Amino acid sequence: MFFTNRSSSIVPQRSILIALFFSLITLSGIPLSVNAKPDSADSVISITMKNFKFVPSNITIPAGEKVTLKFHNKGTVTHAFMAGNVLTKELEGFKNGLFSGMTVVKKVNGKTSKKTYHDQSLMLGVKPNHTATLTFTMPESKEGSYHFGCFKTTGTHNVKHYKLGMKGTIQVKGNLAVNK
Ligand SMILES: [Cu+2]
Repeated sequence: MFFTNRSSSIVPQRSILIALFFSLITLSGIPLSVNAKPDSADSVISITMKNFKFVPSNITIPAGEKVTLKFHNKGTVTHAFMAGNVLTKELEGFKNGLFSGMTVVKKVNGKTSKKTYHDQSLMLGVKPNHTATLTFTMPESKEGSYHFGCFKTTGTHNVKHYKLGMKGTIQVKGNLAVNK
């Protein structure tokens, strides 16, 4: 009986100390878990389309935050953007689209549309001297390396722009991996 009394008297003291410790942390404003979320402002990544290349051709997209890809076609023909990791044999695009399973907001010619992509790949066509955007939040599960390219053909070349060098790479990285 004596022992149980002694040991049980220790338990409340410990819990009081623990409660005090956590309330002090809360009061001092020290976060208990570090959430590496950057400022709420959207990240805008600008990409220029030319005859026949993308500038820049290497893009890093942070995962877990709202990102806008802004395309400006400074070329003389319509160009398009597609992204994924496995090219189709016919060079029509990618088998595994980067945006599969994701909801993307497209803004082309002042028109905004929102769509969730499944099997079909996203393609963004941009006319000469036009700008178009894609806005999305890349899930952490998409981290990795991807390719992008333009699979349009032109009358005079009759060759896929991709074959002329209109392509690039995309790295999807978690918030902590991106050097802001
Ligand atoms: Cu093109």
